[in-house]
Amino acid sequence: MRTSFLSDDTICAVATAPGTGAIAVVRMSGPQSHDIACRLFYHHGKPFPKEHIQPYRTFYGQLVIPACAGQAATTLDEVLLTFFTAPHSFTGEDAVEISVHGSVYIQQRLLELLVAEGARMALPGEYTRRAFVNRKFDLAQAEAVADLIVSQNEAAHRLAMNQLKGGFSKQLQVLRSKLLDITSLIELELDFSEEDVEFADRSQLLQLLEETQGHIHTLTDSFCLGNAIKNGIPVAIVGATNTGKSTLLNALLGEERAIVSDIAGTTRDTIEEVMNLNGTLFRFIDTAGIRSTDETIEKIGIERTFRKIDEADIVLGMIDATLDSAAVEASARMILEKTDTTRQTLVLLLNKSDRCADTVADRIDQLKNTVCEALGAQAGHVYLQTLSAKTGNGLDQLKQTLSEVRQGMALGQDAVLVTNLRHYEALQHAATNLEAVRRGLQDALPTDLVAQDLREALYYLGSITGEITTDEVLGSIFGRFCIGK
Ligand SMILES: Nc1nc2c(ncn2[C@@H]2O[C@H](COP(=O)(O)OP(=O)(O)OP(=O)(O)O)[C@@H](O)[C@H]2O)c(=O)[nH]1
Ligand SMILES: [Mg+2]
Repeated sequence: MRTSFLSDDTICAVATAPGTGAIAVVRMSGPQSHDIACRLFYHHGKPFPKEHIQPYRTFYGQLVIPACAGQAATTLDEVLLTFFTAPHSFTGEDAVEISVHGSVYIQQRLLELLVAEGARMALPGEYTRRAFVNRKFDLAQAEAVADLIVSQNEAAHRLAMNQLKGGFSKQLQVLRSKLLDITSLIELELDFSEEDVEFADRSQLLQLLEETQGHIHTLTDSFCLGNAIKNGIPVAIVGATNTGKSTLLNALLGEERAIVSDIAGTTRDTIEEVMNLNGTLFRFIDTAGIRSTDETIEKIGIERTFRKIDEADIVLGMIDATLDSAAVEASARMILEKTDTTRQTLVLLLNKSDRCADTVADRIDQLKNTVCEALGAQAGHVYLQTLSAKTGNGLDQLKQTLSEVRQGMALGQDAVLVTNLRHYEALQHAATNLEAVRRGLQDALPTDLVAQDLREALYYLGSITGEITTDEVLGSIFGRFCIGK
């Protein structure tokens, strides 16, 4: 359980990125923070008594190293000091932010002074942990702070912001309150178990339960997309050997990342690189070309290719357009066979178009037929494009297609997507428990067994927002934060 409390010690840390910068911000939080700051701060050339503090105002002055062992007091730096008072601060405690010039020496010396005056160095994530304990936000929102700090593209940033604003937490609250309603009805029956009564209408309970299950499934289903947006949407570049897969990877990245050669079977292992395209992260995976081979290492590489195709959201199927029509058709069929177009987007790329300008239009028509034959009504979902990975012709169109596909991935402005493995696992546990509850109600199992499963489902939902949590869980979550956050 989370109990609101004010820690009795005061913590300090550099809040800005490590190293030299124009300025650095050192943060202190805890009951002693105002006293400590006042002992070291001079305003208009005079000591700054605590009575002069005005919260949420910034004071300009000198930070002074106190006189010590016969040495006179000296100025460490000209600083800006901002005071915050509990509970209206990030942590919910009294706090001070000190902006100093960004020298590493000044930062370290200042921390030493703060520690000498009674503060202690903050542990990783301790500010956010204090904010959580003081109910500034729940655990899912605290984790969103970590996601926000590391977000490197627009989509990941938006997801983290939504979670921080509490969109996900609100949905969980709704789920929990529905489950609490069911639980209280069922537990009432337990109180009267001697009398063998049923207060709760079973069919109504089942309906409520199924709604809740549906909601949880929507959230767990969103994990794949949420995770893809956070870590890069997986795009596998696949096809026969020598079709130009590695050339395409290099062209997309704008650097010679993978070895390119005209020897079939150049790429043996998969190569992954993340790239930001119009604000979305894509994880491009160059794979070993598919062909039948007896070579052990290449065989392992090709097995990996199949796994990567399976894991990808988007498959870029590379076909050598200079080959004759039978070979182009065989290549396309092989790629179609390995891709599941019901859940993956396939982009067939007729590559090396620079070498076959006169036949490429025919090949496109031919491919259209092949795709229609193989997929029927699904054929409309497959993109067909010409490309020259070598000259870059068609690359912009491919990037455009990727952006279009990502837009179709149903990420609305306020979309609530599960992006965190811990949340996903807790939701899955809750779903398993609810399925047991549903079966229990259907099969008229004893009420106490049903109630037990319900309580477990509630426990897992509560663990996401931190309604129910342990020190161990908190330690592992906040331990992953940086110091100063
Ligand atoms: N003319 C032309 N040549 C290309 C194009 N793309 C690739 N190539 C050439 O085709 C050969 C094979 O290219 P790679 O990128 O190594 O092909 P790959 O599909 O990665 O091959 P494996 O790793 O062996 O499966 C190289 O000689 C490339 O220069 C293209 O668009 N036009
Ligand atoms: Mg290659």
